[in-house]
Amino acid sequence: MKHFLNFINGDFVATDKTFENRAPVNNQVIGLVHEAGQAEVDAAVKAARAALKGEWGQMSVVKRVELLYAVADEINRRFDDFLAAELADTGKPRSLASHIDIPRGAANFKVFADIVKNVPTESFQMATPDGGTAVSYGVRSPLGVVAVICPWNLPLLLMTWKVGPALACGNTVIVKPSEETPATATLLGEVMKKVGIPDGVYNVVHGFGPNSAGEFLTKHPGVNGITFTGETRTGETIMAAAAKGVRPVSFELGGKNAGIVFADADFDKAVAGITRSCFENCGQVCLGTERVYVQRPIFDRFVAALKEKAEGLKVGPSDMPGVGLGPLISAEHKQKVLGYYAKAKAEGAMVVTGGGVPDMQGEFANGHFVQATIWTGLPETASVVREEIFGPCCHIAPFDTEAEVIAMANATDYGLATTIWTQDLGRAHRMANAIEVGLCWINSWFLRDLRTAFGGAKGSGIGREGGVHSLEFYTELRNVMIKY
Ligand code: NAD
Ligand code: 6OD
Repeated sequence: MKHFLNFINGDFVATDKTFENRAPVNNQVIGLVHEAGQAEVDAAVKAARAALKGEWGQMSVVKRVELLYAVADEINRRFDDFLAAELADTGKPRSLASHIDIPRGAANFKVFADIVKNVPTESFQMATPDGGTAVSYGVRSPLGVVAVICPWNLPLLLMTWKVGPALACGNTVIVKPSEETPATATLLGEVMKKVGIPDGVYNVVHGFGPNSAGEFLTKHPGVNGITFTGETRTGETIMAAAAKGVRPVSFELGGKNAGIVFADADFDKAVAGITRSCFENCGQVCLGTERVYVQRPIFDRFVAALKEKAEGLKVGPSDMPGVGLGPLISAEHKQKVLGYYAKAKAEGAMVVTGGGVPDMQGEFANGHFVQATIWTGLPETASVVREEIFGPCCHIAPFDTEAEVIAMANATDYGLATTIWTQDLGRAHRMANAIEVGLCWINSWFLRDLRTAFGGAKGSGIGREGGVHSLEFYTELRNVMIKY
């Protein structure tokens, strides 16, 4: 039996309290996760605070950058171990994890090492009222001990997206991975140790949210800032915890993203793009599309084409040749998604395809698989059009004018991402200005340049990370004014 241990002050730490980690493809137990209690969280915070004062705190940027490159290289050297761990925890297709999750896990260290090395601070010179001169300049210092609270959908990618810049800026971190996906954060502890990241700089505590490691960590007075990716409701709870001590937060939260297809779009590319945005990672991508709006002249043709794509997705475990749709993360999440499938029918949806559970054979009959599902015919007030489902499903509605689709797309409390398909450049710019989101993809989706700002508007988040924007959260910018 595999054991997933906490990683505190450079040591793997077992506890008496364990919970099962189960594989989504067949619901079999992968191993036991050692849950951190208050004592382990206290120890991790103590170690992280001590590391700030030790070798890490004194280290030159050049040396820090070298170490972060070594972390990336070691992840790549152990690519197969990380891939196996991520596949076991999530059940996602091997092709997806090997092209996105693991390479990005390594890239997140190199990109932010480069940014920290190369991005300057500001400097101004000015005349003083008494006829003298003053020069001012900015100095960045680390925020301190950063709590990194992660979800389960892209475990290594989303964790390193925060740990990479946090360490590049000279902070120490305590990671609380999702209880569903403990493996890659634990494995990263081995990498940190191997390449010589000082003890206490990278710590991992396992467990749940309320009354467990998540709550103990976010409420801990020794934590200087909290960066969190997950549900909007969890963000509200964490924000309340962060209020004590007025600690900063960076939040990447939920969404109910619109995909918009104009009649002038390149039809085949739009169908392929929306297929990805609706069904990739079994719909468990925060940037994914659950509301599709298609201009009326191509509506019927588009619905038929998306139906064909959805039905063409091979459902199965990570290593099945040609697999396109893996399982949902857990039995609990499957029940939630199937609950929405039932609600859609009850609210009068026309089920274009799917709506249930695929017929799986053998051990996979116990997996958390659901069908890719498309609905039409619902009003904009229906539950499945309003609420985040986080499954492989979408509702498609027709529209006539730009103004109409802008109003529909913006009629949500969320504001994370959109994908818009048009060949009219003027329209693309108008739409990008009018849509209330943090991320607007035109004729593309989930195309990433890590130097750019990433984050959500409205209920989808607070702050931006990526490029220089990560430095805004992970450092304190001090202004020094010298009069001479
Ligand atoms: P979740 O909010 O349930 O859990 C996320 C993490 O928070 C887990 O580690 C969990 O244990 C922890 N947690 C839960 N309650 C807590 C508490 N009270 N205090 C401290 N920690 C607590 O989210 P999830 O189900 O793991 O992930 C899916 C959600 O994440 C979706 O809503 C999705 O849209 C969102 N998400 C957003 C982004 C983004 O970039 N905006 C990216 C990925 C996922
Ligand atoms: O690509 C990223 O940096 C990122 N944060 C992706 C988020 C995906 C959400 O599921």
